[in-house]
Amino acid sequence: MEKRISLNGVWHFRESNASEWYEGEVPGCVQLDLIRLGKIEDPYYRMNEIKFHKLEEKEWVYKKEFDFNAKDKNEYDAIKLVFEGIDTFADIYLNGIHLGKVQNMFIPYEFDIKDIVKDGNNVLEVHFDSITKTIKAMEQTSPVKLEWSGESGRPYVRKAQYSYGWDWGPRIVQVGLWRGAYLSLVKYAEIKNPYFYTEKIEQNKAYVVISAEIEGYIVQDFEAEIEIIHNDISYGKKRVKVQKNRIKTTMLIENPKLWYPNGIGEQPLYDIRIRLLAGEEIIDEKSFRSGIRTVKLVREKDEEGETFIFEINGIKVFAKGANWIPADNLLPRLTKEDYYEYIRLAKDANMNMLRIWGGGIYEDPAFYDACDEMGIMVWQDFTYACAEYPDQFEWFQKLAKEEAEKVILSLRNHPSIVLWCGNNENNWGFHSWWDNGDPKYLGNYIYKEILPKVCAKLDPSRPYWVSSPYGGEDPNSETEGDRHQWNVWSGWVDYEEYTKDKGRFLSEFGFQSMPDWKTVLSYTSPEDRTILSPVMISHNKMVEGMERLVRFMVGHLGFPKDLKSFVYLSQFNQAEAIKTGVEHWRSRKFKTAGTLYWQLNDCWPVASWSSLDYYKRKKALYYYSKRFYAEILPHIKEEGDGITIYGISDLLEDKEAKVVIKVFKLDGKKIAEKQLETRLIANDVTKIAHYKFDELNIGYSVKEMPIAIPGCTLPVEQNKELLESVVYVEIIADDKTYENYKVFDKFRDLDVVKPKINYEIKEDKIILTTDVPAFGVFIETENDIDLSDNCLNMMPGKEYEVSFSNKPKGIKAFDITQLIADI
Ligand code: BMA
Repeated sequence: MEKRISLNGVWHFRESNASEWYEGEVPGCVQLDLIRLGKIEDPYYRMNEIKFHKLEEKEWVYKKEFDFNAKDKNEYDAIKLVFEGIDTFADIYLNGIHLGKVQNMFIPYEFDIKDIVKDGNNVLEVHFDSITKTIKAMEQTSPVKLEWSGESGRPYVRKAQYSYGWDWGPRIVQVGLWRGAYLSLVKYAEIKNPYFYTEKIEQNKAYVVISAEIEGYIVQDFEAEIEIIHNDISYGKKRVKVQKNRIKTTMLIENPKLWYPNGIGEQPLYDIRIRLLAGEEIIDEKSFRSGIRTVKLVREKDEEGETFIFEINGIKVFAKGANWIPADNLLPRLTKEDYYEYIRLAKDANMNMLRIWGGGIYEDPAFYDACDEMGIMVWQDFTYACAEYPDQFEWFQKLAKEEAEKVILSLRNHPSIVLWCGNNENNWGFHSWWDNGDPKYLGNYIYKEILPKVCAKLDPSRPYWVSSPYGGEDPNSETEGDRHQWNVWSGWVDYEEYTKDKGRFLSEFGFQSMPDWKTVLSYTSPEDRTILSPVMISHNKMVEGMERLVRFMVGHLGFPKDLKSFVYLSQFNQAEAIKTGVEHWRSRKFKTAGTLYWQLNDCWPVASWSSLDYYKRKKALYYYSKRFYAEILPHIKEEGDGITIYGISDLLEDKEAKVVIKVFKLDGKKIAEKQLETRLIANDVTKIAHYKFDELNIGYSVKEMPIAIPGCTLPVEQNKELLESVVYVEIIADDKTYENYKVFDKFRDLDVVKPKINYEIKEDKIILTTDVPAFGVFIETENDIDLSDNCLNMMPGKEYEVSFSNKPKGIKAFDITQLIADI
């Protein structure tokens, strides 16, 4: 039986060459302790980040004194000191005795202290080296040069790679005991590394495998009793013998309740209780939660190449979601509630998958718990990103192996995790960016040898994938594997390009926007509030990030009136861009089998590709995600001499639906309306109807423009009537309405009419109407409240309802025409 004594809470710390001690906190880090003490300012305000850079040179000591009772020492067979996370290079001392050196922030460390811990007062010290100095020294003495982006020394340290700065994040090199610490006291024996997974599901039977290791300190014949419980009902109980310090058995569960991703089923979770018994005496007991489901990555040859489809319980699932980055640069301040809120937001946006990106961390347990509970599948990268890694060194190989083992052992019971992935973009780098020199492909031994072996051994329940992107001759190919579509945005290409992309699974693609206006106010002082001020630029970490925001805004919408207009227009542009990509790829279901846009969240207040800003304020893209990721999505496509309407359905049953098609002139006049009944095919794309333009009363007249000359930028002759029209489609199924709209050119080239937007508050809702088609209608409130919807595209004759978390004060509603400068 294990007893734990927490060592969390108040510690003391000092700079290693100073004598004065200050109060610090564990879990925590030096940076947070210094902020709390008022010794350094908030790094996220203006350019305070710079003040944190000089901390990188320093070394620190953290100290905790604790009382220990001699009785415990005699009673327990093992006494261990456990750190759940140490960031990063540190020496541990107990009562002046050196316990060891640590060098990996991602794994727990455990020390046997039975012979060192004393009766009464004990002094525990953790001496932190300067991470930056250490990695610089490693780099200088290394016989090989590594390819990298950002800080050149970062591949040498097993520390979250983004902490050295990224194209959306500041450089803040966290140091400290970022996760908890405790004493573990064990009597007789302990159950270790319990594991539960589904081997197969046949009709109404699930075969599940349960295993565990027994760390024993006495010689005894143990047995284990395993019980599987759901909602207080036992689904099976079994006794097995412990053999060679291990148990492993298969159990049959009749009528299992299966775990499904959000949108296609429930997320029942089972409690698995393992009791270690000597006769009838309980020696140890461990309980944990898991789910029953199978996962397969379906890779089958087809006419376009090879599929890349996640199949859960034998059902093909189109992955809808985003990439996840660490939600702060100072990680210990994130709470369980924060994680639950983020996952709730992902679920509410109709997502079913998040990819934990390899430049971040293996997340907090609360993250995975929330994903288990809410049906968010997790694509888990190992934490290697955008660099070569020094795998020519044996010590590095050992670190990689140990890390993989510990991470897999701690996470493998989460049904939400559906994939282990070797790294982010390193194999793409080998192929396309880096001059690999000699030795070549540094890091590949980890992704192709170490990780697949450890995964196969410790977790046969889910697939392993070498990298993201990966598959095919070119790891970023459109015909196989997953793909990062960065021609758009990073390659300065505009977002229409998405509609030509035949990627099989889009694990990254993105488009930047500014954060919420209130967030912009929070990190600037009045003199910073211009688009190109140094503070504004420093809160967009991408080289030429602001330039791209301007370029694509001008390309689609025109010039913003002022900074605030720039903020809103950038969000509208981003939302339209990602909508374009997602709709196209969903319409290729299952030729394309997933879209994970870059990125769900931010780690500080910044202009980035996110849909939620650092304060979890929703950007336009977040509201759009709810719509373009809905289980039914109307898709309007210009084809031949008209439009085709498709219904994309993720439902597992065919669905009878009503379809309403309306065509408006931009001045508000309705020129056509059609209604029809349709049957949407389950988990597929249904072609609902095709209309020629003249059937929709969209005639043909030439917009008077000069005819384009090759190589010249003059606008092309176009159908004026089409440019004056907007097609609006509703699919109504089970009393829910799914809507979409289409205009036929870039907004800046259309004669969008300034709308009269009326709004009133009725009970707990804002009700909005418009006289003419209105695009990108933002509701802004003086107070900081949560709205159920925003950035609306409104048609005349319809009421739009938006509910709120708190009564809105000082409401304003405006559309894009009011944000674009008349210049
Ligand atoms: C991809 C990611 C990140 C990066 C993002 C935006 O390359 O893997 O490295 O932040 O694009 O540029």
